[in-house]
Amino acid sequence: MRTQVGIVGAGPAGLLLSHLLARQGIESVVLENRSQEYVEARVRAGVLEHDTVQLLTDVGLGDRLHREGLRHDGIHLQWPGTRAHIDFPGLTGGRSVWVYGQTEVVKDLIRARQAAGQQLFFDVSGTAVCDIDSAQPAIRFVDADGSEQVVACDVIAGCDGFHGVSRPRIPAAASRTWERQYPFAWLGVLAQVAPSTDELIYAWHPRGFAMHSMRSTRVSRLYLQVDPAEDIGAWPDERIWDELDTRLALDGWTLGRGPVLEKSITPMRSFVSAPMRFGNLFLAGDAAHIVPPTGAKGLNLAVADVRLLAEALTAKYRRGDTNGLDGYSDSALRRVWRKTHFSWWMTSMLHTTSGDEFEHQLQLSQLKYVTSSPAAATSLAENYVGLPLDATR
Ligand code: FAS
Ligand code: PHB
Repeated sequence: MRTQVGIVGAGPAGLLLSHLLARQGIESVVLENRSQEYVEARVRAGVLEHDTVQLLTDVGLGDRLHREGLRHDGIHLQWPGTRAHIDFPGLTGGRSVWVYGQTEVVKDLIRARQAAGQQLFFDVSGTAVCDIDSAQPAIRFVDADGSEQVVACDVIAGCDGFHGVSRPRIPAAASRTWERQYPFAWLGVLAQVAPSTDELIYAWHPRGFAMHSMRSTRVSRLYLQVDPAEDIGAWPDERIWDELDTRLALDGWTLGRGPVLEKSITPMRSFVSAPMRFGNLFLAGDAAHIVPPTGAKGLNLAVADVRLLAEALTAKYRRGDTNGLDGYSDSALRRVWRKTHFSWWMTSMLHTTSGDEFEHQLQLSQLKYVTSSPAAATSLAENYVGLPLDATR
């Protein structure tokens, strides 16, 4: 096979990149080592930034999002005895976020790509990214029928996530990584019960962080800070609900319970790999960076990367202008570090280390400040809804 852009990975980054390129008449092939069912069912992100929603709407992917997604004009920050609201539009000149699960974004993207006749291969294996420092890079893989295939490309986009094969193809001597493993993880629960809140609750508690999110008016998404070594088998539904009750408790408020549809434990790390380009290989999304989910940035960063990459590839193919490609890594990393800092800041403010009373007082002081000072609240709000793309070019 031959194409212009070979894309490894059919998560949000790879799928959206192929969609943006196709709108500019640029061909691509997308390779995914999991099944379509698996990719569509993977429960992950839940919050879309203002500009992510605008982009999806502008490129014809907003219909179901606007029908079924929930616009949220703020979040609640909580500590024992207090639940305070951060007003996004009021602090950011009208910008907000939408609650619309990553599973739904991926389904919408796959439907759109398949309807457009996209070359999209699921269940591949043995993916190998080759000759990235030549003018004829290629991707070798075995297709679902067991046949060996080669895709000759002009460029390759590594959108294959943290455990993918693309990032390791950049020589260690040419790259640098930064990493922070956090001493806690998130136990996530999807429950068939109407949310007990209008907007997300991020709760600080001496026993550990808790969050009440949602996926629709009938499905709630909730999280508990746990030890990274926790075994999900030690958390029967009753224990999860009791702990959520304790950490989210507020006078006059009750947490609705319902059947648990899915529960899992996700470790938390910050990770950045630079550069995000080597030769004709360009990394985008989790393949290049990981943020703790406290700031709801992971999926939105992936979108920002591929938007930049699609613009740069369009300039190359339309006008032979490679400045965007040459500047892609530096431009993307400016936004990556802004969102990496914000995600670390939200995580540090809300997750407790038992017994560290000094840290608890610092965190409570920060929470009281950010919910009482318009300047501090504006800083949180503008980062949460997402800074305009141009602000971090
Ligand atoms: P993805 O990992 O989504 O996609 C990469 C794709 O490449 C996958 O489909 C994978 O199967 C495929 N792939 C990998 N290796 C391959 C190979 N060799 N050949 C072919 N295909 C290959 N973000 C938030 O904002 N909020 C959250 O609450 C949140 N929760 C998360 C929970 C978990 C368990 C995880 C892992 C991530 C979570 N994230 C969250 C972050 C998540 O949403 C990512 O930021 C988002 O999926 C990034 O999208 P991609 O870069 O496309 O990477
Ligand atoms: C989610 O709904 O899954 C979610 C929302 C906000 C976050 C993290 C996860 O910061």
